[in-house]
Order: sequence, then structure tokens, then C-alpha cells
Amino acid sequence: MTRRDLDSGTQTLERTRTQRPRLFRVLLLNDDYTPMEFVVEVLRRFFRKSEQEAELIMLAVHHKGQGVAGVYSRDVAETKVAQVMAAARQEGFPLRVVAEPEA
Ligand code: NFA
Repeated sequence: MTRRDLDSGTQTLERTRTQRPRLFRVLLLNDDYTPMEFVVEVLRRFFRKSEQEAELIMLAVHHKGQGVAGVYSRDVAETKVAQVMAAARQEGFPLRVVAEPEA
């Protein structure tokens, strides 16, 4: 932290700032074709939501256009996006999911 400079008699103060890693919101986007039940299952399986919470989030997305499935570090958020997109495409559903930095 503190270093004494012997020849000049000056003192240099150094401070190290520890940055907390940025967090990313994973958003589900509404569409007209993905079944509500599939969205609820996605929220339970990939975002560890209870049945009740999954229903509430799904309905919020359905009515408002989008909603937060979870908040994670960048790597985890990107993995969730890829996993959900793969599961949806496998079933032939157009569900969209994106990650965006918080604040
Ligand atoms: N809007 C879809 C339907 O009526 C349900 C849905 C909810 C889709 C949330 C995507 C996200 N079947």
C-alpha cells in the first residue's frame, strides 16, 4: 500500500480496486406460438424456479412482452441462453431468450 522512496523522501500511495464482475439478466421474450407449459418447464429446469414462480414469470412475459428469468455472471447467463434456445428449437418453438448487462 505505502512505499517510501528513500532517495527523494516522497511517499507514493497505491490503492487496488477490486471490481465485482458485471451481472447479466437473462430475459425471456414473448411470442405467439411457444406453449405456456413449455415456458414454465424451461423456468423450472434451467432457472430452478418453483412451479408457482415459473407460472408468474411466464404470465408476466406473456402479458408484458418480456421478463427476467434470472441474473448471473456473463458465462452462466450465456450458457443459459444457449441451453434454452437449443431446447426450444429441438421442439420447434420460436422462443427467444437474451442476456443483457445489469444497470
Ligand atoms: N404467448 C405464448 C402463448 O400464448 C406463451 C409465451 C409466454 C411464449 C412467454 C413465450 C414466453 N402460447
